[in-house]
Amino acid sequence: MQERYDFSQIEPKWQGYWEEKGMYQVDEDPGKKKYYVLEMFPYPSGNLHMGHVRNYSIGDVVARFKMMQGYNVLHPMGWDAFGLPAENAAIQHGIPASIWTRKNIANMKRQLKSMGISYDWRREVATCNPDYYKWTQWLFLQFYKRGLVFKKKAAVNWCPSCATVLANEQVVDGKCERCDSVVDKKELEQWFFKITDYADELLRDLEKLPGWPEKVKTMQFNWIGRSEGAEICFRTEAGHDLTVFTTRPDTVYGVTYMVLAPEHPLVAELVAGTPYEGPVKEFVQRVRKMSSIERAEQEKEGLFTGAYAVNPLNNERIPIWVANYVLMDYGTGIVMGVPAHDQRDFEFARKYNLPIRIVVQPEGADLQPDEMTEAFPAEGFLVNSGPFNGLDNKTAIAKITEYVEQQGLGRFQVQYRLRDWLISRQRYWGTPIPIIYCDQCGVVPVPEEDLPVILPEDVQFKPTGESPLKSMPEFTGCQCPQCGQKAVRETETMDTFVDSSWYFLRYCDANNDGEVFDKEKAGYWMNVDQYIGGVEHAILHLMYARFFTKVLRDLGLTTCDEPFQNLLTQGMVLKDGSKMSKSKGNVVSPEEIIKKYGADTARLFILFAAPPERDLEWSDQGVEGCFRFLNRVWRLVYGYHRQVQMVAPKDEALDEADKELRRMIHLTVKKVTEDIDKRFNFNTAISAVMELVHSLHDYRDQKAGGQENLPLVRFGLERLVLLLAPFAPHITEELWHALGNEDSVHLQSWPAYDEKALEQDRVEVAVQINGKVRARMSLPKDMPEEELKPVVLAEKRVQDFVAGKDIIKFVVVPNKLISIVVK
Ligand code: ANZ
Ligand code: ZN
Repeated sequence: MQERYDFSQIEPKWQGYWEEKGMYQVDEDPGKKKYYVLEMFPYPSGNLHMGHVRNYSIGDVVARFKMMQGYNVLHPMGWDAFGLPAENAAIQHGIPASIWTRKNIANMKRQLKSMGISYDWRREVATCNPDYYKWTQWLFLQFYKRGLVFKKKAAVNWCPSCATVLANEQVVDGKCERCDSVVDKKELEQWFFKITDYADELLRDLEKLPGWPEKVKTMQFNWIGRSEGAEICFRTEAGHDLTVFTTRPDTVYGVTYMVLAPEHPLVAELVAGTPYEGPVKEFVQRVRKMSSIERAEQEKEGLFTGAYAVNPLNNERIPIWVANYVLMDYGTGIVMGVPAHDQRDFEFARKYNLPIRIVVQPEGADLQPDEMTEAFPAEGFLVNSGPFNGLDNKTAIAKITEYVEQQGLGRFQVQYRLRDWLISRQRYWGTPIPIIYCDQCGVVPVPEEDLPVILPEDVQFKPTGESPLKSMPEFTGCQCPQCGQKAVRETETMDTFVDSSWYFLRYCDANNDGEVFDKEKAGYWMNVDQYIGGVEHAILHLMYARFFTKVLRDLGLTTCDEPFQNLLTQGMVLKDGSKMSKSKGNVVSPEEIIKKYGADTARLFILFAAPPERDLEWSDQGVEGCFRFLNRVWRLVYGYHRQVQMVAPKDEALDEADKELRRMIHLTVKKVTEDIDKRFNFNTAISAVMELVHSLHDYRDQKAGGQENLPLVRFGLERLVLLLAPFAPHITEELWHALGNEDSVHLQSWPAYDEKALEQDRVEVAVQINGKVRARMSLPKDMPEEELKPVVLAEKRVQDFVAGKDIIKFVVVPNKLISIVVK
């Protein structure tokens, strides 16, 4: 063993050793309990950033800890390798997207390996490889067969500078998330996945996920946005259907106007040939151009169409309007306006002088429309509502829905905010959608045996950035699989969220070229026991992955119905209080830190500086501190490593210092075990290990001159190394061997602790004199009162208060408190 801690020598050495032994390669073993730990796979941008380092360090602690606990641990890694940055590199610098991507993967893989993470690299996947996207395409076809894929014309968010469609969630404040250009609206034929078929199950099954953060489940809950209500059919005087969705059928007698979304197809019909036609059309066009976010921020605005509807419950004649606050893609795109009880309608009615009619009165009150300053949305009793007067409004909701159903005017209805998933992208660097268009046969799916539809890698971009696939006859030209005529290929590619919706299943059987994955293998490994990643994926990625898993279950491909049993959302890595980013210039490079201090220090710091869910503030001193700590551990082991080589355990009586050290060792094992296992409190686990190191140093100083109980010391050093192994895998491997062990430290069993050894021989007792604590004394545990009394009274600080006085009372609360009353 070297005297100096030289990480640059030992880290590559052990990485090589682990690789050579294939130590992290696992296969299904029915005799062993499995544990699947997964970090969200990265986009290969070129270099690891600190967020990655944090993510993978957390995952590696879990993986190594579970391995030592005896689980068969699956811990894979791969690359979310399609997407826009590669395409931008191709457009801007002329580097082919495939080359750019693969070069980045190689570099990041090298960086990951230098961190010493326990991945089974045989299972590596890259979503841009044909052996992966073949199966993404195959899954698309299975979805297609099941009726879960469809095409429709949709107003989409269009980023003019990226020349692509954006999902709603990629539009931030009306601008493209990636390039900040203002987003337009465009009508395009688009491919969708029917995720709404699973809305109810996606919502319900959130209950099956107690191991997810509440915050994430709430976000998913709201994203799905389930509302119960009724569809009620109003009619125009000209006889058109005007079906509304309302969550408040109890307010139907309070309707004073109807509103259509500007995009509603009926609008044009209602105004055709009337004086309202011109202004309404102009208004509609203006609103249509706005993004949904812009529109939401607009003041409510609308126009009368000149047409009237009839309220089917009281036959009242009510004016029909169009307004910007009604959305086409929610409910039916038509709303019944109830200004007295809906705040948006209230504001609209006040603005345009529409009548306000109260139909729900709060108990014991008498609201007057003219006096209202806002809508009354809460509970109460029905008024002005014909036969329903007097009912409490909850009951009225049920009764009116029932009535409407009986009369054939409508029905109970559940509405979701969740929209179908728009998956087509007008981009090049993505999984080609396996569809062929034939003049004769229409839309024809590519036959499974023709998969994969290969994405050409040697392509030329036009300066506009338009997908090169469109202008490649070699790609687009094909034969119709049904009629054999000349046909053309779809040139659109899939949203990269499709690629990442099933990669965790592919890891179970990553090299299978005959099947998407083997059902039995997936059956053994799934579901993921612990998933770890950023909270930015709380909605989309996690929802899509859950959706895919459920569809795959229904396709009979897997038996699992929730992909991720437990979820940990890690906090951000901050520098000077803000997120590390290139634009802020506050980035700390993992590669440099590893070069300067070694991977073990980098990992230890990042795990020690904050609990995993919290944000972590980068600190150079903190890194230095961790480096010094590892050096301290090194010196401690170095100092003893020869002496403790051969010591056999002996039964010799332990003295006080030995017993205290032994207690400390067991206590640390208990604390570290619980902190990792129950709470993932890695930071407090590490500080417990630090305390143990302190105790071992203290013990050595106390016994200077060779009085140490060497078997006990050896026991302590081994425990120390084992406990530290998941956090700092290289140094512990070196020290483990230096202590004379042959096998890898990471293949050892996680240490157990002895409850009995935790018991304290001495206890701290407070001594109260006339009600005030005057002293604290360390005393043998359970000391009988007659022995205890003279010892306590002889104590100097007690003497100061009792000398020369009468002792009236001497009360003992065992092992805690002694109360003395003197006069
Ligand atoms: C009448 C009414 C009276 C309403 C009342 C509410 C309160 P949630 O809960 O989010 O599902 N609405 C329906 N479709 C709409 C659309 N396309 N654009 C804008 N608003 C729409 O909201 C359901 C309520 O939102 C519906 O119930 C409807 O207004 C409105 F005292 O109907 B309500
Ligand atoms: Zn054909």
